[in-house]
Amino acid sequence: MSRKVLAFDLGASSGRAIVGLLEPGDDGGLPKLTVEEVHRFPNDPVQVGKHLHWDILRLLHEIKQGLLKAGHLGHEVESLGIDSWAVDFGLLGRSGELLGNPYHYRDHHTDGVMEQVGEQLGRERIFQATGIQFLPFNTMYQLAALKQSGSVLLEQADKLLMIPDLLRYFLTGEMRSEATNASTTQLLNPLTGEWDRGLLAALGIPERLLLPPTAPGTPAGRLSADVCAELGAPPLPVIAVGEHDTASAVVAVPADGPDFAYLSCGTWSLLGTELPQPVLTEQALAWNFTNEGGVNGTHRLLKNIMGLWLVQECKRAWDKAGRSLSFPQLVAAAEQAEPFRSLIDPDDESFLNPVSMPDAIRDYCGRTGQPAPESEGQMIRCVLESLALKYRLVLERTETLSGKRFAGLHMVGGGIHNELLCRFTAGAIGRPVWAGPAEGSALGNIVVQYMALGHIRDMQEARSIIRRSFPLRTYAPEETAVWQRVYETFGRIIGES
Ligand code: ADP
Ligand code: LRH
Repeated sequence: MSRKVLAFDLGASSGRAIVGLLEPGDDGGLPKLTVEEVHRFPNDPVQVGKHLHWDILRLLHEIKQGLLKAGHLGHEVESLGIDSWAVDFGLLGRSGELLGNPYHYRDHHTDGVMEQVGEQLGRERIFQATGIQFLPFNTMYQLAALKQSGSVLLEQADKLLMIPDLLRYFLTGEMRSEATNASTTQLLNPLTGEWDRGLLAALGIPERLLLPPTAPGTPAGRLSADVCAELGAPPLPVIAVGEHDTASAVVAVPADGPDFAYLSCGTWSLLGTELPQPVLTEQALAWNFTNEGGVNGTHRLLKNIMGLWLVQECKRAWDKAGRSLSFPQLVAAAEQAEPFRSLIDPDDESFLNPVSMPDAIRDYCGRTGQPAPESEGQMIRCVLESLALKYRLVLERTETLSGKRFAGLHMVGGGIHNELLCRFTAGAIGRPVWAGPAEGSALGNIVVQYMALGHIRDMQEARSIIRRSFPLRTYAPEETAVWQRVYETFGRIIGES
């Protein structure tokens, strides 16, 4: 008989509900895991006046749809868990009601705040206290922005819940803060696992907002009586999984030892390794690496790379202009385009949330004396080649910071459906890429539930099960001499040579 659990994985571009089915292994060997996607839905943010918000109630609705669909398909699950993108949160009033719609991390209300807080408190101090990379939208700067604008909601708020904590609270009525996602606030100490009171005080953020973080893999209530009545569902246990989607994705990396590099490839590209200790050196700070909390006391040394957001935003601009092309069509057009015509630094700040991504890319090329991409194929090829080259830079820096050497790169996430990107990445890094599984975050969410339920022993066993259950696709490096040459040009263009 298979044991089933239900994972909700909410990415910045879409969400899915996936049932995990764990079957006993042959002859008492390792169990086999399969998955069934029961629901998938877009996660479109909404612009309201000057601000960009998440449609949090729609996400709650979609989660309920997922629960209903799993039931209709006859899946009797033992538990459920939710993971999502990081840093964003809802504020709750004293009686537990949500105050306003959560801001989207790309909203402009944080413009300039990170720089100002960095000057006020010192980047060194912030990094030593938290180990977290400086991204303008970290929870810390969102709260500082609200404070500076005299937000009435912040004044009235009694508690802050990160997005998965908030959705879990809507389902169970229990408030808890989960540790991996809490680490992305840039307010949590990676060594003690506690909130940094000094930072909170310096920013004037009341301590009452923050609940003590709970370790991932902890049971965190059951579906409330109201939700059970509404959905005709039993009072299922809800587990606080690695609720940061990247933490879940890293759990699902099918590595067979401790020295592995991963690239979680979706809206963002998160490239790094897993370590027993954070790396809090000057060099890590200078390269703006992060040490996010992982499952089972691990630390995720990694760096954010702008990722397929660039492709998504080009697509959105062309869709709006009535020239709709699917992701596979865009990749096919890129494949036909001339190689290495122009290169960009995917992490240039002008790409964080431009009015028009194609215009921002053309501007960058103009500024750096390169031909501006004109056709869709030229544009997407420029993005994919540049991403692959940036992956090499970050992979090599991960090796320097961790003192490890990686034989190849594990790629997980929806981006592995882009075979051209996988090929380019193998060429650029000059090492094999092992692609799979595509639903990394959902799988990490699923196996942490099994660990909490006692059906999987530990993370090592979880990774062995995933390795045996989901085929990997290997991309051998091609044209490495060409990529090497272009890497040198790329370094000069982005100012990192
Ligand atoms: P997130 O979880 O951040 O929302 P996903 O992991 O779902 O992101 O990855 C979504 C991205 O994967 C899309 O932006 C797109 O670039 C890429 N992608 C998904 N399917 C395909 C496909 N069939 N061909 C090419 N690219 C794809
Ligand atoms: C990826 C992710 C990433 C964060 C970003 C906000 O979905 O969680 O790890 O930096 O979203």
